Amino acid sequence: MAIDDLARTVDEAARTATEITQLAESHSLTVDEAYAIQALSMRQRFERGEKLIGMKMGLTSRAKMQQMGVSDVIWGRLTDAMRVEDGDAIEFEKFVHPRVEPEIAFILKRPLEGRVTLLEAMNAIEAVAPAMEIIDSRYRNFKFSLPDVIADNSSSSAFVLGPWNSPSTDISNLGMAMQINGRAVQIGSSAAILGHPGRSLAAASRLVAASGLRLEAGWIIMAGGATAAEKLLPGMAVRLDVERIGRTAFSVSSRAA
Ligand code: OOG
Ligand code: MG
Repeated sequence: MAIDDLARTVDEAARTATEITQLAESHSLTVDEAYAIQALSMRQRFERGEKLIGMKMGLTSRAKMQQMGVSDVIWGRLTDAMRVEDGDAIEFEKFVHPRVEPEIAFILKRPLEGRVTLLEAMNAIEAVAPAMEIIDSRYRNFKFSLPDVIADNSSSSAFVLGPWNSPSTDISNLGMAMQINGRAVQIGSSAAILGHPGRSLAAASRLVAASGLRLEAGWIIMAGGATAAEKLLPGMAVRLDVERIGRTAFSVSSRAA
């Protein structure tokens, strides 16, 4: 099957929230081919009217690498349709088997291109926010190889952001506590994200360059989960508190309810 057909397959799976078998079961794909599939599948979303608004990094913490059994840092594209307003509800049926993870998000005031240092990355930030990502692998049982997950836009499906804070906030080691229905489910630190979430931003700049891209001013960059992800079910109220920079929340509703 050609790259185009595989791009259509993953796009259709995401659009209709239908699970698929891993591409790697029937195709041997390189990482470069997987990013080409991601680019083509996301192009179909842009043709349907969605706008590119940023990038997400994935598998930037040991907890996430261990949970997913994949130990390479990956990235994916964020669109305006993935953004959930702080405090809003997501509809369970729009996902295959969603999970949530605590993150840190950046918005850029300047572009970042190619290899940059941590300091250069931090100097390009306009603001930093507490964030949660709702990931939803389209693969059966949420199991994938490295090329599979990359082709599937690194499981991106939605995200929610809390308040924007000054770019001079020290984000190197902030406590992060995620609760579901009032019970703490994941506790961690921003330091779990490559030692400093700004390193994830620098890595994003370097990695997207291989696809001929740079991070643009105004883009949102998600640094990656600081802890393992938690399964979502209808009726859940999810909240993340990040030391010093604030909180963000959403709930899960169901058409069936
Ligand atoms: C892949 C995406 C990982 C993160 O923050 O580590 C990710 C997955 O776990 O499905 O978004
Ligand atoms: Mg994530």
